[in-house]
Amino acid sequence: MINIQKAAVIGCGFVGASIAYTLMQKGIFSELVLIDAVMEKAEGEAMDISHGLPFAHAMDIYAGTYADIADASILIITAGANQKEGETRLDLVQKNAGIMRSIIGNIRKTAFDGLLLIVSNPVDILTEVALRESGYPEERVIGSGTVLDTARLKYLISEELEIDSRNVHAFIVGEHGDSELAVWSCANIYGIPVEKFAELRRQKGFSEEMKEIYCSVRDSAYEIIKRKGATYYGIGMAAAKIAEALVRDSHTVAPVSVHLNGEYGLQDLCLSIPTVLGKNGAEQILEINFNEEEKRKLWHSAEELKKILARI
Ligand code: 6V0
Repeated sequence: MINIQKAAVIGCGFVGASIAYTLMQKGIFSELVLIDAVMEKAEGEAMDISHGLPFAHAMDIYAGTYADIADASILIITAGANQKEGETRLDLVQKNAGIMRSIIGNIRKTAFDGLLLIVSNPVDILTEVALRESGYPEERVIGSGTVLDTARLKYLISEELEIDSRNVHAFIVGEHGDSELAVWSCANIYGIPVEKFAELRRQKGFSEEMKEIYCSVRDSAYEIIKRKGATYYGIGMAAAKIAEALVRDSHTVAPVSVHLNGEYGLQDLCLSIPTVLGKNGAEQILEINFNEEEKRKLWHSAEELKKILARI
């Protein structure tokens, strides 16, 4: 029996702890299991985060093992090495694919029957690894994909146009990494196409700003890692938002990493495409009318990922 109120985070480093902390504040779950290769790390985070409970919602957060996950509704996997300065996400691939395989092996020994949310990088590759290793139906294995990049895009557009970022509707698709692309043809603010909105805000030449914004989004992780060694708060919010959409069955659209079967002429890989999320996982991958340049860039992104997949 799945307990919809129960989740587990596997990997309690910067990212896992930030996700657990955000989930605690959101009050979506009543039980959260923290698992790490280093038990003390999971124990320390469980203690620290639990001390915030009197200011938030009643729930049970504890360090556990795979014996505790059988009835969880969602497992959020963040275990693995993070990027070091000068490393791309794809540099992590062999190391983290091995870790992902061993984690999925452990999960398969249990009766777990819920959803997998993969966050470890390179997330698109590792989502595909998790899918292949688990043998679960495709809709049950989702990567956090470009949900974080999309938040970065919304934030940077909002800063440029001095507008609430929640009024910005724009998204990033493709690889969560260097070949990702912004789908500017769909970008709007309060329903008004982004360039028209920029004119309303008396911003001339916004197309130049759009290029700069895209580059800043793509390079955000490098810039943050250069300054503080890791990125974790943004992904903490992003992963918690995805988990919330799944367990609340809210049919939220988000650009998560999903396995493609011919959508956009692509197959046999996971990459980020706006997808409807609900209690069964990825309910519908949306086939949106991208313009020719966007389609070309998406195919290029898929080619880059396929090269890596062929090597692991
Ligand atoms: P970290 O702080 O080094 O934490 C990793 C944790 O994983 C450590 O606590 C390890 O002990 C643990 N771990 C390692 N192997 C295992 C295992 N087999 N089982 C259980 N636990 C294990 O790294 P950090 O938390 O900063 O990053 C984690 C992953 O998230 C990395 O791959 C990052 O690149 C990735 N990120 C993904 C993002 C996204 O948007 N998808 C964003 C930021 C980081």
